[in-house]
Amino acid sequence: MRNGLKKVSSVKLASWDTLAKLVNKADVILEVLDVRVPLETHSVKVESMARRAGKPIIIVLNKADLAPRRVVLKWIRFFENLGFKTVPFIAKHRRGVSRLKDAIRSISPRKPTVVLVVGLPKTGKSTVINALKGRASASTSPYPGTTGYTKAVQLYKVDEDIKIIDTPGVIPSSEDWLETLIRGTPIDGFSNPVKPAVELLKRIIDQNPKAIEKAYGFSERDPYTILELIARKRGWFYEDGEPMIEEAAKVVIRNYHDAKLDFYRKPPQI
Ligand SMILES: Nc1nc2c(ncn2[C@@H]2O[C@H](COP(=O)(O)OP(=O)(O)OP(=O)(O)O)[C@@H](O)[C@H]2O)c(=O)[nH]1
Ligand SMILES: [Mg+2]
Repeated sequence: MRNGLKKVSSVKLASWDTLAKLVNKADVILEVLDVRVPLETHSVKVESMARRAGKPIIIVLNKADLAPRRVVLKWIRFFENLGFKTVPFIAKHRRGVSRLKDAIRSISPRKPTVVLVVGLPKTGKSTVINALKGRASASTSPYPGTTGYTKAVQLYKVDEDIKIIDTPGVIPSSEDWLETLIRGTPIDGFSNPVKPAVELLKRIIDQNPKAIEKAYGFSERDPYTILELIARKRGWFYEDGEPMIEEAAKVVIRNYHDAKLDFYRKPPQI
């Protein structure tokens, strides 16, 4: 790590129950969304869980480097219209830290504030936590009185008045099947990577057909043909001469994760 801190390891939560317990321990919930796909990565279930527990939510629109500024601004307006405090963020470059801390301070019911970071896999929770922790962070004593799955919740002091629960709250699923599947499955763990890759390609082509040419050097709009061409270009064939579209499908999913595919959603007209 650049700042010498250990990367926060990703903890797969056992269940929604565990997430509910963490929500109860926090004063403020940061819901980290991938700004490329905010509607698909937000979780109505977590939002209502927080609302029931009376905990304010701040939406963190992370990966703001991957969408044009005007699109990010529209998404901010979109979520603010729904009643969420919303902050753009580039965890990777540690941009937005003071704005986010100010938002936490202004929304928090008490000091010091205990913050919980939640989000689907790969939205950038660990990177957000590391950005908030910065260089001056220090571990504090475990949160008292925890039972069950979480024996002791580690708190990190981000500032005198802000502490962060050092367990990223992995949301097990969102309302969107594709994001749930591709974020929650390791690339080599798919039994059938073609189905999600085809759906992903459809969504990408729908928003920005040029993304395919930019990433792979050919312009083509049919998802299956795209997979075939990727396999052919790389010389990936089965013994019977058929292109290995399963391997090509994994390439597409990987290139979505690493943002080689230039894809982001535009907000619906407000
Ligand atoms: N471009 C860009 N990439 C980011 C940003 N923040 C995080 N990432 C990348 O997104 C990927 C996932 O980041 P993590 O912080 O591991 O995400 P996570 O939500 O903790 O993921 P899990 O632990 O698997 O749930 C990594 O490759 C990060 O480098 C950002 O602001 N911009
Ligand atoms: Mg993580």
